Amino acid sequence: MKSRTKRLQQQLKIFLSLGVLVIWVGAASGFGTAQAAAAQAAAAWAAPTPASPNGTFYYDATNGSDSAAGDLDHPWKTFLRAVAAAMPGDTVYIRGGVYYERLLPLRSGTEGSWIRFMAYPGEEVTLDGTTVPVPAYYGLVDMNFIHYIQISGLRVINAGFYGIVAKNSSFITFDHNYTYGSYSSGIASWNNQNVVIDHNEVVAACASGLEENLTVSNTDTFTVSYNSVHDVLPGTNGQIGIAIKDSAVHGKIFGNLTYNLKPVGIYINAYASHLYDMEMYQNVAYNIEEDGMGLASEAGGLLENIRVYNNISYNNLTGFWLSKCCKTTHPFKDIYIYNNTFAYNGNAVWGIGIGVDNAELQNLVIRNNIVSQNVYAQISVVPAALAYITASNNLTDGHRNPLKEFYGVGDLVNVSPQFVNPAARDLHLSLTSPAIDAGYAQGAPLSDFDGDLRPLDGNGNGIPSFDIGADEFSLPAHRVYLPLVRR
Ligand SMILES: [Ca+2]
Ligand SMILES: [Ca+2]
Repeated sequence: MKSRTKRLQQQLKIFLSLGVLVIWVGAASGFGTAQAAAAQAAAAWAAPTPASPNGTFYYDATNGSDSAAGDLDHPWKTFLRAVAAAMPGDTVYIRGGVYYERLLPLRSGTEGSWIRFMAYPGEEVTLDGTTVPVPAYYGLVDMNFIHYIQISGLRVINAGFYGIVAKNSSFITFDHNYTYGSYSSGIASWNNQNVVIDHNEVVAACASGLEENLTVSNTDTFTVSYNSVHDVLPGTNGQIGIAIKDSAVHGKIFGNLTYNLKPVGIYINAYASHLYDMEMYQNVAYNIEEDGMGLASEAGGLLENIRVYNNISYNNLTGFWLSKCCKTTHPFKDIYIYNNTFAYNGNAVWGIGIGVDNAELQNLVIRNNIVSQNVYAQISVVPAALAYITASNNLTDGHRNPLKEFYGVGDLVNVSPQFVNPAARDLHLSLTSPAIDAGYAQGAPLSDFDGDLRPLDGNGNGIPSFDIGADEFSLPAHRVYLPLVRR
C-alpha cells in the first residue's frame, strides 16, 4: 500500500502540473462521481448536439477541439465530448496519441445499433492512467448499466484500478485491446450478460494482487477467446491469468495463451456460487509457478458441467489441478477432461500432470489425455476420489512410483508419446507415435488443438480413429496425381 500511496501522490503532482484538475475534481472525490461528471458534461453539450443517424462517425484526437465539428478534418479533443455525442449506431474513432483521460461510455446502443469506441485504423491510441485518478473497483475504461458497446484497439496502461471493465451491463465486446501495468485486472467483466473478450493482450496486471489479470465474474453467456495474458510487473506477484468465477454460466474459453505468471494460468472457480456450463479448449499455459490450469470451488459453490479439451499445459508446477481449496466443502459435478496434453510440469522435486486433489466429486471423466514427463507423477488422484472417476485411453509416460500413479482402463502406460520436438515443446505427434488412433471415440472432440477435424486415419488402416492428446495427427500429404485435363 505504501507504494500505492506514493504513486497516487506522484500522480496528483503531475496532475496539478498539467493544470487539468478542474474536470477531475469530481472524479477524484469518490465512487461514481466520474460518471456524474460525464453526465454533467453531456448535459452541458446537449444543446448543440443533434441526434445523429446511425452510422455517423465522430473523430477524436489529441490535437482536436471540443467546439469543432467532430469529423475527420475537425476532430474533438476529449472522450467526454465524444461520449456525450455518441448515439446508437455511431462509431467514435480515436486518433493516434496519448490520452490522460478516462473513457466512460454514457449511453447504450441498441440491438443492431451498437456504439463503438475504436482506435483509428492503423494508429496507436494510448490511454495512460499515470496521472488519472481511478476509484477503487472502477476502470480507466469503465461502463456500468450500459448495453451494446464495443471497445476496440485501445492501449490502456498504468490504470489506477481496472484497465477496462464492464459492470451490470450486457452485449459488451472488448477486442484487440492491450493493457499494461494495471493496479488490479487489465480487463474485467462483473455481473454482465453476453460479453465477448477477444484478441486482447493483458500484460503485467494486478500489481496490487487484487482480483485477476483477466476476470469474468457473475457473467451469463460469454466468450473469452484468443487473449494473451502474461508476465508480472517487476517487484510484484501479479495474479491468476484468466479467472472465470462466481456464478459465471454458459461460457467458452478458447485459444488463449497464458505464461510467465505466478499462481494459475487459467482458473475456473465457482467460489460460493453455482458455476456451470463451461467449455475450455485450445488454450495454452506455460511457465506458471503454480498450476497451468485448474478448477476450484473455493467457498463451497457447485462447479458443474465443465468440459476441458484440446488444451496444452507445460513447464508449470502442475499441468491441470482439481483443487480442494479452501473450505470444508467444494463440490464438483460432471467434469470432462478429454484430449489434453500436459507435459514437462514440475520443479526440481515436485510436479504433476493431472492432479485430482478434490474428492468431493460426482462424475469426473479423464480420457484420451497425454500426460508425459511430469516431475513427480503423471496422473495423481487422492484415494477418496477414485470411486467417482471414469478414466480410459490416456497415455502416461515417465512413471515415478506405482503408488503415485493413477491408471485408467486401457491407458497406454509408460510409453513415450513421441512428440515432434519435445525439447522445443512442439507437442504435436510424430509419425510413429503410439497415441495415433488410440483414443476413445465416445465424447471425444470433433476437432483438435490446431482446429484440424477429428477423427483422422493416422495409421493408414483406412479407418478414421481419434488420437490421444491435443493433436490429431494427419498423415503427410500423399502425393496426389490429378488427372490431366486438356482443353
Ligand atoms: Ca487419428
Ligand atoms: Ca493436428
